[in-house]
Formats: sequence, C-alpha cells, structure tokens
Amino acid sequence: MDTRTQAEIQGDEAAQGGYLLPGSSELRAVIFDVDGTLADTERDGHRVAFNRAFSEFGLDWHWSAKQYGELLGITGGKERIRHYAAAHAPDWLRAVEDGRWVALLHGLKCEIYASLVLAGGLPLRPGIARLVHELRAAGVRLAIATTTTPSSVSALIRANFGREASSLFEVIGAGDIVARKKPAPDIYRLVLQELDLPAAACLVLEDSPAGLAAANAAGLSAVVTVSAYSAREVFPDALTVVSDLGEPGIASRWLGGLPLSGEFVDLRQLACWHSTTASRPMLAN
Ligand code: XBP
Ligand code: MG
Repeated sequence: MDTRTQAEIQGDEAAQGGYLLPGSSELRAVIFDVDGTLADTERDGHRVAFNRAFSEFGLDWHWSAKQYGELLGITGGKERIRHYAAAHAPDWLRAVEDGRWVALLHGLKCEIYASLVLAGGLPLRPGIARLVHELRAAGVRLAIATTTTPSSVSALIRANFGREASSLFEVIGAGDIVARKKPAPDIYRLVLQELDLPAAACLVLEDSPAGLAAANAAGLSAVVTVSAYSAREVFPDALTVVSDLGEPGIASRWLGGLPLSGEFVDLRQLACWHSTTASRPMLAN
C-alpha cells in the first residue's frame, strides 16, 4: 500500500517532470492556445486594435463584433487584413501589393493591442492562472502554440502573470515562425519538436475549430474551452468540451466529450482525460 501523503505523491511526481495518474501514460506537457483560451482577447482586444489602426491609416474600414466573428475564420492578422481588403478594397490592396503596407498596418495594430493589454483590459479566463501554477508546481511542462504575433503574446502574459511570465512557458510558438498558420498543424509540430516530446505525452487547450484541427492534425488531443466567438461551434473531435476551466466555487460547465468529474478542471482531471488518449485513435500525424 502507498503510505505517502497526497503532497508527497505530488512532490515525487514533480521530481520526475510529469504527472502520472496510477495505471496511465504520463502527462508531460500542456500546450496552451492564446486568443480565446488564455484570455478572451478577440472582440475587445484584437478587433478594437484593428479598427483603431484602420482609422490611423485613414482607412474607412470598421469591423463590427459580428463581422469580426466571421473574419476569425481567417487566422492571422495580416492574412485577415488581406482577405478583407481583397473583398472590400481591392484597389487599396492592388496599390499596396508589395505587402509592406499590410505589414505596417498590422504592426500598428499590434502596438495598439499591446497598449490595450498592458492597460489591464484583457484578464485571463477563469482557472487559467490556477491551472498554470498547479502544472508548474507538479513539474508538468508548459508551452504556447498560437497564430498571434509574438509581441502580442508577450504583452498578454506579461500583463497577466507579471514578472514570472518569462519563466512560465518553456516554449512559445507564435505567429510567422511557421509557413502555414492554424488549421495547419505546423505550429503544434514545431512546439512538439522544441519540447522534444511525442504528441502522446501532451495535451492541448484550445478554443476554436481551426485550433482544434491544427492540434489534431499534429497528433495531439485537445480539451476545448469555448470562447465568446466559439460558443456555438460543435467540436466532435475534442477530447472534451467545457465552458471554461472553472474555479473552486464557480463551476465549469460540461458541454460534450469525456465527462467532467468535479466542478473545475485541475491537473488531476487533465491527467484523467489524457489517460484515455492511449486507446483513442488520432487523426493524421
Ligand atoms: C488567433 C488569431 C490571431 C489573432 C490576431 O490566434 O487568429 O490572428 O486574431 O493576432 P490563436 P495577430 O487562437 O491561435 O491564439 O494580429 O497577431 O495575427
Ligand atoms: Mg484561439
């Protein structure tokens, strides 16, 4: 019989650099998406920053909250601008075809976004800080895989985690570092390579259909916490789908997939979901 206390068991697991639920495969790392997962950044963060940048560039473009939801199907800010301009301002796009203006416009958008974030306007979603600290304490490695520009990711984690931000996430895969953005698997493959771990040792937290498709196509299983823009989507390929991670006293809502056993998502719950993936067929790798 194991006579160790719960704290001792967790301490031993931390020393091994992962979390092993008795009788299951080890959860070595959790890979977080950013927008919609760490924080609900799109409507009141990125969208606002795009609109201000358009205005500063003298463009009469304005993305409403509803229209922005549709534009989120195009991942990546520069790609989104191009996509919109191709349909609504083809003359402008032709005139700036060398791409420099799109990059300048997007660069301004990123500066505005960072200032919004650093002013404290975009807090972490429920349970994120709690889970990040629990994973760290247990020795589970943390990484980020996002479509978003690196400076915007840094601003968001700095604003919300303070000084420890730079040491929390071991690998940050972001933006143009890969040729193809989500739903392509490239960013997840790169993060796995940098972690030097097989997909089976990791779990992803995502919020969007494109993000889930990217993770699955890299051979990773994902838990979906739906965001403001993805609340009406269905995620048949997710391991499980919940409203958010929840907090003690503020229950997470189970929306589909593997059942949620407590009122919030913690390491033990993640490890339990992860333990089922060994027998679960994955999509293409
Ligand atoms: C979401 C995105 C990003 C952001 C805008 O990324 O598609 O493009 O909307 O950021 P994820 P940029 O969910 O993968 O975190 O303007 O920096 O691209
Ligand atoms: Mg996202």
